[in-house]
Amino acid sequence: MATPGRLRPFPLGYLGLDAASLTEALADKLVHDIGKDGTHATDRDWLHAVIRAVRDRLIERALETERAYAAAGVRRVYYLSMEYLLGRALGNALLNLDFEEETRAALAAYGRELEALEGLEEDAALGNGGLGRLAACILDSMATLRLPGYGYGIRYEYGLFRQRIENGEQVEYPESWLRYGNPWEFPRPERLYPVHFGGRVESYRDAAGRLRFRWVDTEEVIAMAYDLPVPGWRTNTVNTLRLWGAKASRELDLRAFNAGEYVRAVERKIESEKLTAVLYPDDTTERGRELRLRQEHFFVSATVQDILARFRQEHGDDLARLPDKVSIQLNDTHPALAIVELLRLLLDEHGLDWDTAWDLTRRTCSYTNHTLMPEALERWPVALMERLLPRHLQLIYEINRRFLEEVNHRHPGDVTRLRALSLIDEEGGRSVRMAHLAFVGSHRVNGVARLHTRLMRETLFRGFHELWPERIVNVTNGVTPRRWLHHANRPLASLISSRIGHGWVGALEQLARLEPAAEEAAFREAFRAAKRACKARLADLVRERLGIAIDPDSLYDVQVKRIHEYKRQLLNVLHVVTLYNRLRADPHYEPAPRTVILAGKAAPGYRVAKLIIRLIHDVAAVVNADPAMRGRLRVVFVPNYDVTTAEDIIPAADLSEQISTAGTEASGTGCMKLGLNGALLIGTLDGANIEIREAVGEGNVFTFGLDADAAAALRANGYHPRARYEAEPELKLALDMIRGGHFSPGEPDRYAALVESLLARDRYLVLADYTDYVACQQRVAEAWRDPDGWSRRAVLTVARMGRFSSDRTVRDYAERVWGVRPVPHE
Ligand code: 26V
Repeated sequence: MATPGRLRPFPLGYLGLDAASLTEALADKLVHDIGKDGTHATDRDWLHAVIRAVRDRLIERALETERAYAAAGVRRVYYLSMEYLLGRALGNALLNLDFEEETRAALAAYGRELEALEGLEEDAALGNGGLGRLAACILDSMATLRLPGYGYGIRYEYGLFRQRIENGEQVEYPESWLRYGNPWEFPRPERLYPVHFGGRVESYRDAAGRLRFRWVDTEEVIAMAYDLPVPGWRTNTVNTLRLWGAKASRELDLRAFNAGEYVRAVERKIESEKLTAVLYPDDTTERGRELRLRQEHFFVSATVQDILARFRQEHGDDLARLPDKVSIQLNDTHPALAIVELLRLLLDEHGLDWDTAWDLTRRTCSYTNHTLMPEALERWPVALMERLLPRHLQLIYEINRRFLEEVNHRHPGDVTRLRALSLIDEEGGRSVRMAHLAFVGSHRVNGVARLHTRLMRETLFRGFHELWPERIVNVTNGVTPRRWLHHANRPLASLISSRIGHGWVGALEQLARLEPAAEEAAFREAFRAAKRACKARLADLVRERLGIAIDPDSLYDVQVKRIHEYKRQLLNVLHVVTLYNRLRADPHYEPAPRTVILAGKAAPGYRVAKLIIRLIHDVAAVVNADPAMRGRLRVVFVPNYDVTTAEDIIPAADLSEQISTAGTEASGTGCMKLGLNGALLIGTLDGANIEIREAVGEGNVFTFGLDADAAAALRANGYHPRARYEAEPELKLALDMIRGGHFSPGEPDRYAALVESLLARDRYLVLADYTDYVACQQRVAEAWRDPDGWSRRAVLTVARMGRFSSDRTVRDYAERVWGVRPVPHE
């Protein structure tokens, strides 16, 4: 029987990338997909019609891409991430297809404006912060580099919460991004996998008399696939992001329906479908939430089954070839159970012996670590695992037993070492250390910036590194220039292209060709004009949304990221208060008119982070209301920071605040987006800042504060924040004002405990870095007074950011971790 693989040519021919075909397609989509005519269609209907027409063009390419991969029989990369911060997709797809002008023209024929429709698209926020956005950038780069890469994730119905500010406080609202449906996705109601929970483990002897295990009496939830197209930049490659949604198992109906309990049966169905309802909004603190563990297992079980199904369809049952054909990348430990699930399937379903199964598993998996912060390292209580995943726990014990035997063999009798390396933490209620599991189950483990990787080797994974010195490698993060410059910053992108052509969009190293332009007055002038346009646009947005007037000619001083103590938004606030005091004290002091812009979400359960948001608002209210600050200082908090808001703010920034305590920020990627958009860096020697400084040159960045070694030494030798406070009058004044209610007269004690905790402990060394930071900000202000010198440095910053493209990052992974190569096709 002929298999209808390639329908060639497509029954209707390939869909055209010209305005005339699109004009026709739009009418067709509007009537036949949306069910409206021109008179009744809303803007959102038109948006969905455009997306459907674009999706049609992408899916043809996606099918061709998949056929090319299958024909080449190459190794595929599977990127497993619990989070993807995708943002809007239309603008990006049109640019990648080079189809924007045609679309604008086709819409104009119907009296619609492309930008207005783009503004209606939902921002897909299936992630928390840097880790989720990195996953999205990596997908973009895999497709652009024509690598056979698949993303896997969860189709949460509620993505990250919407942040509203009410009386200066963060209030969270659910964000139902699917409320109008997702016109991009292809539901695959036939791509279903059962996922099991609970039950117990039985042993038996197989035909050959070997001891085997069976996981029985489980509950079952079904995973259903939803596919999203991931287009590459100006290539026909369109990869796939497959997201899993939970569906109730059929089994569930039959049993209860037969018992006649209809309503309860439906309730139980709904209960199991809740599994993928909501994204966990916690950036760092793991609360022992059972549903989260269920989500992790659901995700990896469906994914591993799907990967094995594709492998077997293509390569048959010879599982020995698995590592040659499959590479699984774990985005942090959230999907680390994939290691155990793969092992389990190889042992229990495919009958392999332990040594073979474990060897195949380890050669297939690799793991990226994104944080060293102890409270962000996942641990699951053994008791919970025992109840939810008894077979997996058994396997983890066996992995651990064999691993510790190996450690003991190399370091006989070193009990301290065994305890430190064990996958099981025996302290305070036993738990599984997921980072240890991920490490032993991977052939490569990577950090995300050079310093971070060094600290991994020296601290968190020290003992592991001694055992396997080849395993830890560095892959410095990057960001996609398509979204973060070409799409988000048209004025600057056009200026760059007018000078060096537009090859840089797909090959960011080419930005180096801008270097000579930094020395040309006319180019610097044009650069300032481009920046000014972005700043004016942001000023409009801030006026509309917040009713605050900001001056596009002031220095835009920007800190945008999740709110966290280690990222030190508090240090920024202390500088603002100091500046405010200096300006008040001397009406003639004119360092540089400054607009301090902050944005970011706090985890809903993170009280201090929410208090920091409130403090920012309280300080902003006082500063912005003070007539003496007019034309000199403004403070703005832009609510609901997401990918779309980032695209509005980042192009407008002059100064990029990357001021985490050295040794705490694994990499940071905001620093790269801001640098690419010509913001100068003010930062500590932390994460990727170090590599950025190296790339753009010391003279073009503002660095301050303790480095990671000095910070560690200070802590080790006894740090006394109160002494800093006593010794530094401006710091004392700022803290006294905050503590005494100067910014919260209605509730003078609002920040008393916050300030006390800084004085007593100051875990992130805010006070230790204060003086140097304020002095550094003064150097910034002086530099700003020379606009030409500033733009020279800004142009050089842009020109030297080439290394921070996620294309480079993905090439590094392809080479050092995955062992995959591009698959070109027509
Ligand atoms: C932990 C948890 C715990 C359970 C609830 C959900 C959740 C979500 C995320 C995390 C860990 C977050 C780790 C993270 O986002 N790291 C960031 O990764 C960026 C990309 O590598 C990097 O640039 C940032 O420096 C790093 O903080």
